[in-house]
Amino acid sequence: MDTFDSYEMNNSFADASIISLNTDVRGKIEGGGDKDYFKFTTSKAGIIEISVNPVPSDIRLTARLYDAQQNHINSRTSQEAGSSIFFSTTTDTGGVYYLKLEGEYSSSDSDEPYTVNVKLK
Ligand SMILES: [Ca+2]
Ligand SMILES: [Ca+2]
Repeated sequence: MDTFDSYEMNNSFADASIISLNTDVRGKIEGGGDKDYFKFTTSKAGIIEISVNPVPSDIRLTARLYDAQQNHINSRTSQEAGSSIFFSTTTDTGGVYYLKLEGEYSSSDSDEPYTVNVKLK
């Protein structure tokens, strides 16, 4: 078991970790109230697909997608603890987007990693 989230500190839009499309990103929701912000860039308009699988078995996660101006676009929450997340959003333009992952509660905390992957179709 590893206890380190190599994408920290990524607790705000300003500190979002840059990730690549089509790449598995493993992180953790550690300590109460951890928020994990990621930033990625798409080359063109299309369908952005967000998947979080697995989700740690002991928490529910919410994934929120934002545009470059940090306007909320779409979000999804695990139906129950450990339930994976998938959603897709059609975008009008390529560019910078942000993805935020957080637990259901300010006390949400897990030793288990999640894996998030972003695709552009
Ligand atoms: Ca984290
Ligand atoms: Ca974080």
